[in-house]
Amino acid sequence: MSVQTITRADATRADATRADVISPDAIRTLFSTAMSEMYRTEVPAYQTLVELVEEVNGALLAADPAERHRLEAAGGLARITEERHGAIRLGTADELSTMRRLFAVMGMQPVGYYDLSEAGVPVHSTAFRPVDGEALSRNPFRVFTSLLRLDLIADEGLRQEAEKVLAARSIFTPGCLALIEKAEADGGLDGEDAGRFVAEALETFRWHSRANVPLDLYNRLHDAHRLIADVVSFKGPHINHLTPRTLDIDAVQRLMPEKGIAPKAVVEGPPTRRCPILLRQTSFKALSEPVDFQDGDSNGGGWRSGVHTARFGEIEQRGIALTPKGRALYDTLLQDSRRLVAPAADGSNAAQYMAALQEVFAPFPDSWEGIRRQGLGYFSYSLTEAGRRNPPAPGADLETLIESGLVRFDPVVYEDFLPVSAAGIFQSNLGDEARQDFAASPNQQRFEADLGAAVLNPFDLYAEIERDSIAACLTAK
Ligand code: OOG
Ligand code: NI
Repeated sequence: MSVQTITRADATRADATRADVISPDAIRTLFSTAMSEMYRTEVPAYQTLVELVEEVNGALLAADPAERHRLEAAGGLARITEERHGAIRLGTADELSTMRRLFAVMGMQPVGYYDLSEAGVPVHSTAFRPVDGEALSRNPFRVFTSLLRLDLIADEGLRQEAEKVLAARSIFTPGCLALIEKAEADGGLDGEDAGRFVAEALETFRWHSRANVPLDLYNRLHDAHRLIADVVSFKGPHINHLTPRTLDIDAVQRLMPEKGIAPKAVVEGPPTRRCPILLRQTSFKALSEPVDFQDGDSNGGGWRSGVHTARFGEIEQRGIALTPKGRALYDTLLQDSRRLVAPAADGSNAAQYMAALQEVFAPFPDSWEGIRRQGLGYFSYSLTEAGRRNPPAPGADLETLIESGLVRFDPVVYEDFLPVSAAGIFQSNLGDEARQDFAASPNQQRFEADLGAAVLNPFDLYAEIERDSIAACLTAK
């Protein structure tokens, strides 16, 4: 399969070709709403978490009018409640490349490459998400998508069995495949087809309580790695979590036990700060759910009951997207904190770890101006009220415009994920026994060949948002 680069033109072509096609952004919103509704009924603790996040966000905005105002001015307030991400795990290259085409119908492109083998999880991943500022502000829904790496499984016989099971399943409904093709041929879908597409696509992400394999094979897959059992044993890649965005993750972490939800011990990512950077995440542990396995003894006719533990809940707090320089500083400081206190799997040293993190991150400037001055983060520039009344003269200097109050700057939100954090989320849900040592073997080239496209570079996307915002200020009339 050839590797092709997805361009912005591909993403927006839908709007131009036919008058009756609806925007991919609208299809994404239909889809993320439908997915959230489905997950609320499938996993009731997720509903509780969403309510808690709404409470905390509401209280914070009521108590902090300045933050409310800042979010309103930057157009970010409306999207807070829309905000969520989900995650799936796929088994084959075909599944991954078709998934790319499915997400493209909703204006979602593969961004970034994450190698999790280094952290003991046999997958590599990308995130499908909208890429331009306007689409992101309409609905930033994204899906962290992992591909199982059977090449990292030592047992050759088991690997072949797993490959056979995966090759025999088809995770997309025929109706879904037909509508993907139609969207590709016509440059989009009309409203009626979009509704059908969302209903058909949802089937792929649904939970199936009937396994695809006998209990015995499930157990052997599980013994090799719990993640392999999760991917191979089911008809499809059930969505394994959905994540609302909170404005105060420490408050949600503190309040979760009061709502009967047990959070993981440490919040992943950077420490608590006045000016949030990148992404902080915490989750509640996966639930054990009843599953019917094929009864190997009765030629597939009967069923035996068992359990599977995979689906969980997560919350995130998003901060500013960092430049390569800022990201390098983040990576160094995170490594330093972990050298000082390695977070124990059982959470016994959680308080020490969080304290070490706070201390080690002290050199990272904690004001927007400081972050901007040192070139550590991306900002979106816009004209202030005064700037709109008095538009900049041609050739005006950005810094001067800021100093004279004609231009303001706001942090660009980080839309992606963090490999160390993702590994922590995976592990807290796979159980401590699931950590295995694989030789670190990033293989982006293989991933992109399987995907059928190159992944986009997140830094380029943020830089473009920043550049466009500056150009818009300087050319305003
Ligand atoms: C994905 C875990 C990573 C995140 O938010 O970093 C993730 C998975 O468990 O499949 O969702
Ligand atoms: Ni997640």
